[in-house]
Amino acid sequence: MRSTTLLVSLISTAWLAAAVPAAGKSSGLRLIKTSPSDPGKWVSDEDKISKYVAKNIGFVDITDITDPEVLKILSTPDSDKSIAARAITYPTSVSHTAVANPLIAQVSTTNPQSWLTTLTNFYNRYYKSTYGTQAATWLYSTVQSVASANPAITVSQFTHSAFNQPSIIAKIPGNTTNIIIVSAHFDSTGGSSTARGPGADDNGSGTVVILEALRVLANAKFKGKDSIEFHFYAGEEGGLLGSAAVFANYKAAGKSVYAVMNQDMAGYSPSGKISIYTDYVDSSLTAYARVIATAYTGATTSDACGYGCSDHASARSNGFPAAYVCDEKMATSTPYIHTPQDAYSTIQWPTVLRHSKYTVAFIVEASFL
Ligand SMILES: *[C@@H]1O[C@H](CO)[C@@H](O)[C@H](O)[C@H]1NC(C)=O
Ligand SMILES: CC(=O)N[C@H]1CO[C@H](CO)[C@@H](O)[C@@H]1O
Repeated sequence: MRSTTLLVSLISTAWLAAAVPAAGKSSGLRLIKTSPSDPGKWVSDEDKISKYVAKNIGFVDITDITDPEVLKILSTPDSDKSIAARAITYPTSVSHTAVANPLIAQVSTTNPQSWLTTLTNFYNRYYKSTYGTQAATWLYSTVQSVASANPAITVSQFTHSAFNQPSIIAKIPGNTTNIIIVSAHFDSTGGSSTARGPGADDNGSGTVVILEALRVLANAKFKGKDSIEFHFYAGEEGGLLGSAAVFANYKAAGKSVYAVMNQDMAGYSPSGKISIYTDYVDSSLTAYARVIATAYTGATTSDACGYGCSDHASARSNGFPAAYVCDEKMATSTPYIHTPQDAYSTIQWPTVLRHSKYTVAFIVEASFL
């Protein structure tokens, strides 16, 4: 059904995308791609949410992407292995448990519960709403406050030209210019631009997991060999907008990124196992992410989530090695995604705790690469 529908819309919009791109943009429409072979279609901001996000159709908003290499990767099937990130050899076993375990012992759900209460109390965190901007302002001051335990940590806002909600980046400088990134997006949607969107699992849970890891590492004044960055992306639900801008900036600056470990949903897991996603990712980094998850949290599962499913796709399309780790396989993941029912009460706190510990373990192991 879905592929038939998509085929028809590809044929009918191919001419549009090729012939009048500027007209689409000037009338406020956005150009989105739902697969490597999709030439793109012009849709309104509202349709992006109600006709794609709410129906769980993954897409990338390419309106502002001008780099031909990035567009080429976004148009290449996942099965084409010529699309490779800079080759990095990752370890096949963990080797920093003596450093990681005492830090992992500091991880708790106390602060994540408080942060997620605040995040889900915003009416929504839609990236073009005033609530979404207010949520970003609150998150920025909270990241600053958490990071202040270690004066070496810098916190900055990364502003976006197409919408008001900024992304947020915290950095623990290391001894090298190489960078390890852990990421999550903090915007949410309830299925339309005006719907209530508590976004507890999607993806408030990922946000508080990253924040809890930052809290523990800041308190310990942890420093890795490589620099460590915590990215909180704006505008993910609009087609990976925040992460696309951040990674385009990093590519232009020639930054040396060794790993991007994106987490999205981290609060609902009937299986009790971390799920490692295997499509549109760097397979070497993904294998390493699994080594760390298995060593520190036990058995893992695997799944694929399709085109444009989360911000790791932006890292990958800009040539950086990226992995995607989630709380559950698709079939058994939260039934409340992208609805007003994605509420605080549905969050399973042992799952949040597992992902927070995993994040600390990943950072400690990977920052000595
Ligand atoms: C960073 O460099 C300092 C000074 O050389 C050294 O003492 C420290 O052990 C290094 N830290 C790491 C994590 O490599
Ligand atoms: C798929 C996933 O794990 N992440 C969720 C958070 O955001 C993206 C974009 O909407 C979706 O893939 C999920 O909603």
